[in-house]
Amino acid sequence: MSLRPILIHPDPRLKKVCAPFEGVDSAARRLADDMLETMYDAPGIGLAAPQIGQLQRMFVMDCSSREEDAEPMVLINPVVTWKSDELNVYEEGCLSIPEQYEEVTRPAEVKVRFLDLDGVMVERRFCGLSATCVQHEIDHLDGRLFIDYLSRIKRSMITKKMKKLKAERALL
Ligand code: GNR
Ligand code: NI
Repeated sequence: MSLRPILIHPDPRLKKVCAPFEGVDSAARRLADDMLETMYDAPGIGLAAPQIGQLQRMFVMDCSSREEDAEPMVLINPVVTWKSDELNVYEEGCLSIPEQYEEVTRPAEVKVRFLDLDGVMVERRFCGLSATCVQHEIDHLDGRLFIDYLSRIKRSMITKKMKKLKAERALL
């Protein structure tokens, strides 16, 4: 297992539509391991492959609130098959946009079909924070960030801050 650096917005790799997996092999399992380690280290409740520069349709998440109840999940080629009419507002953050939090409105519940690490097709219903997280992560796989739901003015202010942060980090 290894920790991978997380890309910071703006980065062209965070705007790409990622490619589906043809199958779940040992390389996919290694990538999932690295992503889980990187997510827990950050720490975050989710991490999508493009955030570590891997332009493939996989994300990991763990929305458990206590360490004892850890629930690492790996979702490969995820597809939303149903969305609730009911909406939910969450203050979202993103490991690729550090320390910026804004409210985003999304469907309160979704059903998602995906391959698990054994290559088995699974369909699961998500609600609460996990529904928000799943939609945030699938957006990453389509080159979308939560700031794309904000006004142009807010988005450009955040992008400016991130450019500054990256310039500062490059000097270290
Ligand atoms: O760690 C994360 N927290 C979070 C909080 C509210 C809504 C979405 C998220 S996902 C984020 C990790 C991340 O950037 N995943 O792509
Ligand atoms: Ni994110």
